Amino acid sequence: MKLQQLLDEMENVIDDQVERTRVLEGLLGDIWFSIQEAVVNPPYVAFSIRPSPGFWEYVKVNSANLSVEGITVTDYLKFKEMIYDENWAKDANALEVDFGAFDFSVPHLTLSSSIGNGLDFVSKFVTSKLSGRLENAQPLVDYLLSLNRQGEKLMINETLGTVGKLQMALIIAEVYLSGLAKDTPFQDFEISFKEWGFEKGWGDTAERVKETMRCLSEVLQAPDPMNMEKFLSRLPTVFNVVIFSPHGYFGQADVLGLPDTGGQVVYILDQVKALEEELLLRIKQQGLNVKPQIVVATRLIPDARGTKCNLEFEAIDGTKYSNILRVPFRVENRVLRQWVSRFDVYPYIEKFTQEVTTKILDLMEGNPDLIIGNYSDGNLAATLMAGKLGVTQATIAHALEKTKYENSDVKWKELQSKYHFPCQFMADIVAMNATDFVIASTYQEIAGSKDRPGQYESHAAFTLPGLCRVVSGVNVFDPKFNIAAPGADQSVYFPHTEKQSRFTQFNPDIEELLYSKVVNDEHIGYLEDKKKPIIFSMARLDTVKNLTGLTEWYGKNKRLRGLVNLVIVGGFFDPNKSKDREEMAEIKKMHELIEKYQLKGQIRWIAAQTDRKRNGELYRCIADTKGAFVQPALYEAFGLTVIEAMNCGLPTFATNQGGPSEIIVDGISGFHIDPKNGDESSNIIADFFEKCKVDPGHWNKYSVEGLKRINECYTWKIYANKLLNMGNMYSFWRQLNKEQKLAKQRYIQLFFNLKFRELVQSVPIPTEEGQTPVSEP
Ligand code: UDP
Ligand code: LCN
Repeated sequence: MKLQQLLDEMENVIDDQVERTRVLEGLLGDIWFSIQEAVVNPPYVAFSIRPSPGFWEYVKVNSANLSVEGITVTDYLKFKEMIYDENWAKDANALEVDFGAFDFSVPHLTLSSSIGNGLDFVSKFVTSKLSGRLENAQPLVDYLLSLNRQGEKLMINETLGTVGKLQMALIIAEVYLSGLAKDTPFQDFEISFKEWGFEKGWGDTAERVKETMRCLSEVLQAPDPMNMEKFLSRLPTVFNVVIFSPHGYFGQADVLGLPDTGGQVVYILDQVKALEEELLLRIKQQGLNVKPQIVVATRLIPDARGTKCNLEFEAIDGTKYSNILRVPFRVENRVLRQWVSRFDVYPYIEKFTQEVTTKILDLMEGNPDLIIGNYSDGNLAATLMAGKLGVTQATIAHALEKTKYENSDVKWKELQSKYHFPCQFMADIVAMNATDFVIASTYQEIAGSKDRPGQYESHAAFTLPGLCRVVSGVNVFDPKFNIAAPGADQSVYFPHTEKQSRFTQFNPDIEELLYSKVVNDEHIGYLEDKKKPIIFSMARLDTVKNLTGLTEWYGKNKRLRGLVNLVIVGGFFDPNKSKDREEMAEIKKMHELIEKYQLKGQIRWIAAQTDRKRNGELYRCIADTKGAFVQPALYEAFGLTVIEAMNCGLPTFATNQGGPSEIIVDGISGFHIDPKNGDESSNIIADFFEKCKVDPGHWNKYSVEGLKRINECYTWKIYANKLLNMGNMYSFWRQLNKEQKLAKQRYIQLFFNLKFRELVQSVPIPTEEGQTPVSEP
């Protein structure tokens, strides 16, 4: 039983409200509202209690005598399993997974409020480890000695192999540099520096070199976290990056809105541009003449449906040195030709990664410096490659499926044929434990909110009855967790008021898209009253995006219908053309709702749009109508459309379930809406438009505040800087924790070999008649 069911039961049991309030006011009330779920196995009821993010307790109440007993997580999970698979629950040798057993030597955060600030914490911890006696800083010297670029030494050579020698040399070098003009190029003093033991990498000019040296001198004299982070962030450690994103259609054009292909692709392409820019800046400042390389490794899909996903290489637009590398999924002796759902990709990942690794080593002429995974499949690929090559690894989830589907763990058998959740959850915990750092978009992604557990947090303890009981999956207090929120490309998504920059070439298209009365493959429905503002939403047509929910709220709310028109962009109109299970159901539902609420004349449903630039202009045209963006998802991991809309100056109403609740400060930079309470949500929107009618300044206020929020917190520049700082810090951190890391890696390998490989056998592989067999890579 989940909290809401418990509250309903409470109402049934104590129908007198005064009495109920009295009962819930005391200690019981405090516990009651922290309960996440209850498991009823008469005469016992076991509760899982979450007093604050990341903290869990378990108790068992005997309903016969109301005695309360604290129980372990293992016992709680067993108690739960009794409902789904009694024999397995009672099996003394059932498989228990405990990743926490390897974490004894890793320091952890202790405060809920610090979760996601891993970088700061690691910086403090490293500082304290290197403090005290001079020799304590030797690991830093050893690390500097290990830095090289394709065999060429960087920073220092063996002449400066001890802390004492390095410290002395720094003093001499600083004196020498003080005598030079600030802009003297490094090359001018490179030879003398080399003799003293200093290699390239300190800076491009005398001034920059001096600053970096001063920073290190201060760290060696008395380490402090700020200087430590600053110094590490200046080190030349990252030049070549591999980014994995295997599933879906990964392309630069015509892919958005295709099944499983949404924000992740947008995020990665923008990330690559921002990362390359930041790398180029840093490499220049380090005084090096190196071309960085970023490769996005994805799946090659022969049946590319008009996209470029059947090409092996593609240069990434807007970059100089970044490319997409596509490698096909292979099955025995053939290439898999068609798209497969993100839930079905697991059987192919191991082979895919091996082939990517071979190609990358060739392309980069050696190991990459950082491997970043995206989503469960990409994170697994990153884990396999990073483990094999011994390279620093980062993971990004975008969305973890576990929290999206209620009880997806305990009910895995019921859901198996559609989703194969055990494969995905195993891939997730393997990657979460193997990775050096995790990049999350929001706090809630890691540790949720007061009432709702985070996506990562939900992997702390769970059970897959019949398969394994995970008593410690991941610990959200681990300092590997960091928040770095993405942005939106501000050359595409910019305010509607910037008239001179607007993409006016799209205006006739957009006018047609919104207002023509023609019904065709691109749009159905029409807008009778062109003067009304438009409320707009755009998403993939997944159940969780709840575009059908918004349509229904609108249909039901006469007041709102009187005030505004509704425009929806998503999916397409013929369910038989869809290959995606959820999309088909949503398409049918949309048609039914338009009929049921007689929405023609007030709704325009536009098929998925793949042109980003035109979409940017579309948001702005909606802003011209003094409209708003609505993001009604039942749950949204982050929500790029929310920041795109806000960048365009569109007042935004977004779900309070997930990332958007953090992006928007409710009532200030936009509004939160509750996707489970359609009436309340549609009234919040209607109230806003009523106020705008009386006070036009009301609309402007929210438009401006939304933009302000974006520029303060959600830009790619901020992101890229943070990401590279993490890359540098965690590369050093993994060196310091080598032994512990190795021990954990052994356990992960065991788990992967014995469990994951067996699980992927259950995922069906599509047959392809008449395909020519191809040779193995
Ligand atoms: N998008 C699009 N056309 C569509 C639907 C979505 O271009 O028909 C884009 C949208 O502008 C955004 C991304 O796809 O950049 C969706 O990202 P979001 O984070 O909102 O959701 P996701 O699809 O990743 O779950
Ligand atoms: C996946 C999602 O579901 C969205 O919430 C994110 O915005 C997107 O990826 C990009 O991270």
